[in-house]
Amino acid sequence: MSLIQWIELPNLGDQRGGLVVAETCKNIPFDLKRLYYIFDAKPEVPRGFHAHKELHQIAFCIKGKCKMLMDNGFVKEEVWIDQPNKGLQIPPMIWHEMHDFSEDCVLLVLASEHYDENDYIRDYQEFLKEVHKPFIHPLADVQSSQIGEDSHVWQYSVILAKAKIGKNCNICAHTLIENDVVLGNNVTVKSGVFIWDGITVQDNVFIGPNVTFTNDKHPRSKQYPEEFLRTIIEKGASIGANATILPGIKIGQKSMIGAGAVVTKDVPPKAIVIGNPAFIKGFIKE
Ligand code: T46
Repeated sequence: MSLIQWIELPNLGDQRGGLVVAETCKNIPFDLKRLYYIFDAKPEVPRGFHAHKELHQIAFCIKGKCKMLMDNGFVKEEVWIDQPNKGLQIPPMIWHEMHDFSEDCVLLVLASEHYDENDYIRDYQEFLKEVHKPFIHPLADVQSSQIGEDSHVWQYSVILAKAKIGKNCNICAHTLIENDVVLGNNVTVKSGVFIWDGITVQDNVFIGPNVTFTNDKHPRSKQYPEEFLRTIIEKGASIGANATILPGIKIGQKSMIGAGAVVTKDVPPKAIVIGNPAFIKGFIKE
């Protein structure tokens, strides 16, 4: 969705002139607590350069015009504000800058809260850090502090303290990630997946729902091997729903593991494997 969202107020003007009405909770989508206006701004002196944490605002140029730059930390968009009844919405956590004020510009801003300097983020690096911080759902139990930026961890996921998760990963609800686990960037882990000690998942891997990993070939209750077998899922591989990956296996780059396959030995790069025990059905063509 574009960052540029307008609120258009009714113009009840007639031959005598314009008349524009703003009404709280009718055509203004918040309780109006404050309004302020900027005038006599210098064309060559930009303003703004901050984001608000909670504040909602709508900015109208009731006279003249200015250019607004909007930035959500991922994309930037620029737009002219130049109509007295068309207000630009400035939601929380949007970095905004005002440039190129016309000399006659009167910028009227409607605000949802009283003035509070603590609501401002005036440092761009701090803003970027805030918008890219990983999202951890309040119902997740994440003990690791090594979760990369833009990653999402959803409900009822448990991530133990020493696990390392890369950037922009999606860890869906009902998952478990143990300590000796490394996930690269852009990894998707669908629901019902438990990733045990000894498993490494490289960048861009997709792990479908209820995929089963193992790390011990001859498990006995309360008997632990000195070290668990190591399994590696290489870059760009995809593992279909319900597949089972036996321990100590390498799943090659960009390979595709069919749903329900039971993988008992290494899978070469780009191989398509299916069945129980899994066999190579073909290879991915670029
Ligand atoms: C925004 C853009 C669009 C107050 O004491 N009360 C107020 O309600 C406001 C708006 C400002 N101030 C003080 C804070 C500063 O010491 O006025 C001074 C100038 O404010 P600032 O440098 O933030 O002005 P702009 O033009 O850069 O930004 C203003 C608003 O502050 C801001 O919320 O989103 O317009």
